[in-house]
Amino acid sequence: MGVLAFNTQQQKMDAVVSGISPITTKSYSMNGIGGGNVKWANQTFRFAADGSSATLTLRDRSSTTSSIDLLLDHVRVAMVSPPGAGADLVRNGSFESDYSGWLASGSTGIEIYGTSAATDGSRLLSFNVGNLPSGGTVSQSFDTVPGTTYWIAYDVAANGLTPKAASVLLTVRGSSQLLSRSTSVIGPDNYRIIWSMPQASTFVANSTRTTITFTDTTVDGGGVDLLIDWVRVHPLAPQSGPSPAALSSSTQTGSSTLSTTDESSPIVTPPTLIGVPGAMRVSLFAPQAGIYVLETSMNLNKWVLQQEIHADKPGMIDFEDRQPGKSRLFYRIGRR
Ligand SMILES: [Ca+2]
Repeated sequence: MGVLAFNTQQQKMDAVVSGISPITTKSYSMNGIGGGNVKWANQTFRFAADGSSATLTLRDRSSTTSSIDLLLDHVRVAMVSPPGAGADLVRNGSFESDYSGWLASGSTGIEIYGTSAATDGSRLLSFNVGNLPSGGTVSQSFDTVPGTTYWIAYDVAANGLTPKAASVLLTVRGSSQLLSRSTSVIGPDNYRIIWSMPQASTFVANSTRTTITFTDTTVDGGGVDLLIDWVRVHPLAPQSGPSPAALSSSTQTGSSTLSTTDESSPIVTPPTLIGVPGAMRVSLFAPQAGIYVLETSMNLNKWVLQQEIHADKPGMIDFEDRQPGKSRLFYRIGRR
């Protein structure tokens, strides 16, 4: 939500969610900062679905409209946890209790960004704060049941004065490595924070203890901080219905590991492209492990790397392109 104003009047907006019956109504207000300037603030709320579909209505309720506009951008709906999943196993996954539950090394910091910037609560984890070298890590171990499938999700953003890439590597280890997922994000500018869609994956435990580790893999962290918030891990119910792969891909929240039967007979489908300029998502089934890259071009001649994803096994992968909308833009996908 944002306000473009030549005054400091207030703008109001309601967010209404209804399913089979009304679910929730949230009201938000912001004041302009004047001078024809724009002010933005992230607004987040949660709701419990009561059916297979829901309708979100965003309604301008401002009583003042002279020399002031109410703005809206980057509206997204994501799963808190999959239907029927068990309780969150991560202790202090939102960093609201600083490092409690986490082992940290290298350049990391807990920072208070406030509820309009963090995706859950007001604190978050920041890598290479103050232009210290990248390479910092945080990790946490928790009890798991071998053979059980777990769903892991977290939010990633970059924060800098100028647009610059930052990246984080998630690894999940039991008695061996279970998952490796890299996410690269490019912040906008002027320290505006635009979070990625939740990075979601599944893994199957092979030990009674499992460790998740986030490593800052940013190549050049000068002038950009990598932000992480709201790490959560939920056990999925025994699969009597949809497979973990179907669950994860139906939510479109990120790459997923596939069950063994899926691996033996990969289904190759064309990539899909959804979204609007400035918030595009390219999804595809990666038929084999490898590093997949998304590149963009305005003229089919010069190509620019936008994002790379390390897939450690076959599964769905999702690229996100948040660069400002262009009049014409081409995408290509490759595997290294
Ligand atoms: Ca938090």
